[in-house]
Amino acid sequence: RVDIPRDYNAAQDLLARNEGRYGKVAFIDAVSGASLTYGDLAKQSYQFANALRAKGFTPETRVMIAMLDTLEWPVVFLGCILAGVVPVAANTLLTTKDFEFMLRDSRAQALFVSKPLLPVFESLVGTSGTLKDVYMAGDDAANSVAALIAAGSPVPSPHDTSADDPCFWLYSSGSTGTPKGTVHLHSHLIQTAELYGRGVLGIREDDVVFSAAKLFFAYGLGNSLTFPMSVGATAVLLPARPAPAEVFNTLLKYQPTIFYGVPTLYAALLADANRPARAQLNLRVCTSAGEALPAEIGRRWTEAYGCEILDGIGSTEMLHIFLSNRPRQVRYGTTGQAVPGYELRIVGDDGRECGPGEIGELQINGPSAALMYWNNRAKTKATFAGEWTRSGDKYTRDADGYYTYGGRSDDMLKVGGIYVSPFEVEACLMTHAAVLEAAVIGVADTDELVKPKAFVVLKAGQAASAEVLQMHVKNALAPYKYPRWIEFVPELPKTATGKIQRFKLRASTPP
Ligand code: 3SK
Repeated sequence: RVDIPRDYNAAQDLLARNEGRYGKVAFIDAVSGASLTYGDLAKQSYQFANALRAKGFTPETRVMIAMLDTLEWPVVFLGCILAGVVPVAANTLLTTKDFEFMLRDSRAQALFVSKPLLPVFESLVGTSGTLKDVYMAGDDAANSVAALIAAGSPVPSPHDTSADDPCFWLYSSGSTGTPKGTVHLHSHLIQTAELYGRGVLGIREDDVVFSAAKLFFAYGLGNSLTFPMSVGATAVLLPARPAPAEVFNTLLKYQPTIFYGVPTLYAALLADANRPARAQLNLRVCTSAGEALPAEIGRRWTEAYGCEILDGIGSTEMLHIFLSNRPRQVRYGTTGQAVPGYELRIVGDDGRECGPGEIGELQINGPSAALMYWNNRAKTKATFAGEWTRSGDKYTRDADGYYTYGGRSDDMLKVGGIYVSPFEVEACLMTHAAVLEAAVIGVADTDELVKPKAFVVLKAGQAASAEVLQMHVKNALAPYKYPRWIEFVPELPKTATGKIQRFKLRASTPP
């Protein structure tokens, strides 16, 4: 674990580590080709921090970032932290209803939003209680992020935060569909960079990194911002959706040495008829997280590109990966071993620690565990139990210390690496006039990757096709949540008290 002084500002540290590299490129926009040097980054981040102060934003107040992965993202995030203002990084794939909840829950006083995302927020501006100002990214109007940066003094004057001060929030998906504001401290970013970024990936100054996971995800934030900045490497940012063509173009054009993906994407990349040859890429190491990597995908990728995929698992609560395969020790089909600096245990239903081969819940003890869920005492107590954080994931460990994923302890699904609550999808299906009841489970597709499947009971005399119901969900929720298959059934299996027995649906659904 890293010793961090009591007086500590995370953004100041990340910028100070690169004081000798002001001419070096820190970030590149993969679409426009524009770049930001470490010198530009430091200057603009301090300008942004000073402009925030001049506008009256005081330390410890929250602001929301709902921005695409452009060069302005790191400036806004670091600038807020320098000013002691707490950025709440929001998942840009969500809906107006989700953002309304997050703005109210966090009491964000400002919103920094990319121009293409503005329509999703339009109805909230002026209606969310504490939201004072909206600044547009990717624009140079008077109320833009660019104008704010230009207005600020570049004098470095970080707020005197402590290592234990709240630094930023991320929203973690809740099993009821209500996101939980996960509060991280100033000390957490650098802990993840040292323990996983340096300790497992061996990231170094001459690396060029590219993450398909966006900066608003804990996975993407470490991949593209903390880890490269901690050693002075260069990160390529892709503002667009990471479809296979865009990912391959970026790998070809910028020749990253580290690529961070998720299993669904690796499967899509391998299936792409136009994929480049091994000699055209310059990959040194690849990572996967979000959901368990099927062994076959790992093997095929290594065969195709001569580069291992280090499968691991992290969480929004722990900020990054705490269990991972390591270079030259990869065992596909497992999630690897504990990341040094994190202690893991597997706990059975009886509360006792499991031995080798016994299945139980994975719990983590490490220096990057979130302080709490904002405004949610019950869920905080249920997840953060003293030194130990409950993952909600079931695991077994073998005699060599390799862990194998065994499913979730609750009904949550991971789709393309992102949590989906079956209850939220069911509730959405039931808002359709023809639907009486619905139950959603996870079903593995041909690549062994889990996608939502819905069982639907229609109201008597009503009709609706699977396509209509799928579109209904896509229009109401973040599109990745829609059920890929819908089976119409006369009734759902239930307990005597009327609870849906999803386990029976799972058991009767062939893999
Ligand atoms: O989903 C994961 O495995 C993950 C990895 C790193 C950081 C955050 C998360 C949720």
